[in-house]
Amino acid sequence: MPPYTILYFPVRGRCAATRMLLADQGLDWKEDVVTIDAWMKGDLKANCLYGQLPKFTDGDLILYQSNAILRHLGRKHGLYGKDDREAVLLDMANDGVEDLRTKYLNLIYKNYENGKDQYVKDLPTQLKPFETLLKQNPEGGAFIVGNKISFVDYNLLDLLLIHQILAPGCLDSFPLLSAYVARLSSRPKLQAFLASPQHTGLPINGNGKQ
Ligand code: 6SG
Repeated sequence: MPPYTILYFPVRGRCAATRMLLADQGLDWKEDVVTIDAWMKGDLKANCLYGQLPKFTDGDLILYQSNAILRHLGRKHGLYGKDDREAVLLDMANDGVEDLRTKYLNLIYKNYENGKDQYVKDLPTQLKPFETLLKQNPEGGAFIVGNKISFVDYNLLDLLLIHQILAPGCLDSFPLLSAYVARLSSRPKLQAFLASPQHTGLPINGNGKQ
């Protein structure tokens, strides 16, 4: 029995980054899939801490909140920087990823038809901070902070990949981000995961929009 379990809807959604981290780190996990019909019955929702998924279990540790799950795996597997200084820079980067992910999810689930044009127009402003972070990384910008992969790299990579699907070419004016996506996506275990049915077989979002 693998030590980790992900309980989530049959989508990539807020679990894509966690799955990428686990796959790239060679860690095993079990997927428990909750269909929309099962969720709509309500009893599972009533038993979830915040009434939402994903739920992640690590032995007897039960976690909710996708970013807490990423941080837990980051601490546990040495993916949280080399010291406190790198850790807080990673926190700052991850909060930025979360802010843009929230905007993206609002577009997808609440305002796709009316909001997409403006969203895509604003995208360069939203993406620029991540290009700046890569530029500012004294270690060369292969990773968002420091010279080693972190939980934030998986989260940012997912965010950039879903934006390239929403708005192809959105990274063209960001050379560091473009190279970052290409470099990370070609890490052997990650590349294999991204090409696997476990990833490609799931829609990005729960309403079919992307
Ligand atoms: C939705 O929002 O998949 N969890 C979602 N929705 C169900 O009843 N801050 C935390 C975190 O980071 C946010 C959790 C997140 O972990 S993720 C959840 O639990 C609820 O609130 C996006 C996603 N959506 C697909 C989906 C299938 C069934 C419920 C949500 C589509 C939307 C509503 C029905 C079909 Fe749907």
